[in-house]
Amino acid sequence: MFGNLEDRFGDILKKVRGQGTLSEANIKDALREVRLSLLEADVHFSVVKSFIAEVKERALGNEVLASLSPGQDFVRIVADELTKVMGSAAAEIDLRAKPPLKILLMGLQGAGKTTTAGKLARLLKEKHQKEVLLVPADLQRPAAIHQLQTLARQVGVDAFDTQVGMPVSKVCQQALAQVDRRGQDVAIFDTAGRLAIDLELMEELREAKQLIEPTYTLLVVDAMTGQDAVNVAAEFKAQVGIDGVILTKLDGDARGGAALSVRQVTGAPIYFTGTGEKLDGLELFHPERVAQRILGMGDMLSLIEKTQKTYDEKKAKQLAKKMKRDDFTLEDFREQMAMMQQMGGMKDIIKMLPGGSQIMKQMGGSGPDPDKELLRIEAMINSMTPKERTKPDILDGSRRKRIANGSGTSLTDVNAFLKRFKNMRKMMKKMMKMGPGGLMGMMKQMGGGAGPGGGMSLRPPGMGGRRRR
Ligand SMILES: Nc1nc2c(ncn2[C@@H]2O[C@H](COP(=O)(O)OP(=O)(O)OP(=O)(O)O)[C@@H](O)[C@H]2O)c(=O)[nH]1
Ligand SMILES: [Mg+2]
Repeated sequence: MFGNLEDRFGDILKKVRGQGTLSEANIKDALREVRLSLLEADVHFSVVKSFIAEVKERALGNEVLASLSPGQDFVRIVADELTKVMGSAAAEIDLRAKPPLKILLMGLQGAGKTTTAGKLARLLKEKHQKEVLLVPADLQRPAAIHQLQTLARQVGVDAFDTQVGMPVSKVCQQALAQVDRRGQDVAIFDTAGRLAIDLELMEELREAKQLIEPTYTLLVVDAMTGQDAVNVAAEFKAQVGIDGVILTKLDGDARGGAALSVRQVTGAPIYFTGTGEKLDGLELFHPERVAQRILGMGDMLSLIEKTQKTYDEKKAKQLAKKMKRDDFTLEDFREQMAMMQQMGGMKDIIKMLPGGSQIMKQMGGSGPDPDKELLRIEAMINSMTPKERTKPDILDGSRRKRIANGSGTSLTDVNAFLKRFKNMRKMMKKMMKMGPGGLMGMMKQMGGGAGPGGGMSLRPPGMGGRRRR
């Protein structure tokens, strides 16, 4: 998501960042380009207008012009304002409220309501150990009932046994009674969609809402529809009333205009974003992270979270100790690589680093595929004896040749890798001494300067370091 905007902002801000002093003239230039990029990204014009006005006022004030690093400050202001547009803090479902938590999903046809109901059930079950009941309240299409019941089975939660032909009100009443009887924590109601907003749909939803008295009424909108998504949201907000929005299909939306407009236009926060058709594709929406990502500052926080999920604390501590003492071995390195593969592979990780999307572009086509590169390195390490892995210094010419043969690589490959590994070890030691502050600086350097191949293998220790936070 936001691919285009990321590219455009990357270019604009690179220019600004590099300047020692900023003048009104070049701030205005940059702002004009920012404005154009936002419009191109299909951000609602009213949002663009107020955004630019805010940034301009702050950027032309003393805050920037009198500062020592005006370029950086300008970028910070843009990031700040982007975050504000999207709602500042992440909107979260309050799970401490008195159960049962009742979530009513609504939206146009094909927006992704049913899929999202499944994803949400999974998230609440897996991450928060909630007992969930999925309620098919879409009585327009018989297949819709079956679709949700199938999802419930896949996720491993209960589904209400909606019968074809039942009135929606009866489904809701009986489902609520069942939740109470079984003491379940959450009920998620999946409603019918329409091609467009019509009176009948709105009436049906208003009724359902009155009956259910949902804790959260969430509108599911397809981000790919851009400005339309925002208009639909405004309409639902006015006619039925919504507490927030779930933006789906962000995987298919390179522009991101809906995500940037919906909050400001409707006043309704974005609670979650959906990507992909698989059931694990639902995430909390963090405005700050998204803003930083758009500005090429990298989605470091998401990355850290992802890392923490895959990597246990104890191991991270052990590793940090090793890095400090300089006895990080090839065996440790291999373990790190395995972990990265669990996290979805190098490509995913690089994309979240500052400047990551630019790096990926540079590597596109000609450069080595980082994931394949990892496989090759793994093959080399696999061809070493345990002793060689812990003491790489004993690797003389003939051992290296054997490893090249064993791993289907060349002597040059092995030499290059070992050289990088040694450099990396040196750097890790330095990094560990610098502490988190220095680490961020180093990450920035790596993000900006790492070309294909060379810098890549420096990433594993970087990940180990960040985990110490
Ligand atoms: N790429 C992508 N596809 C999605 C996402 N969410 C849903 N889909 C797909 O979009 C299509 C419609 O999804 P549904 O969940 O059936 O949508 P709905 O809103 O329930 O549709 P109706 O019940 O007909 O109103 C399906 O093919 C889903 O797999 C998403 O986040 N990304
Ligand atoms: Mg549906």
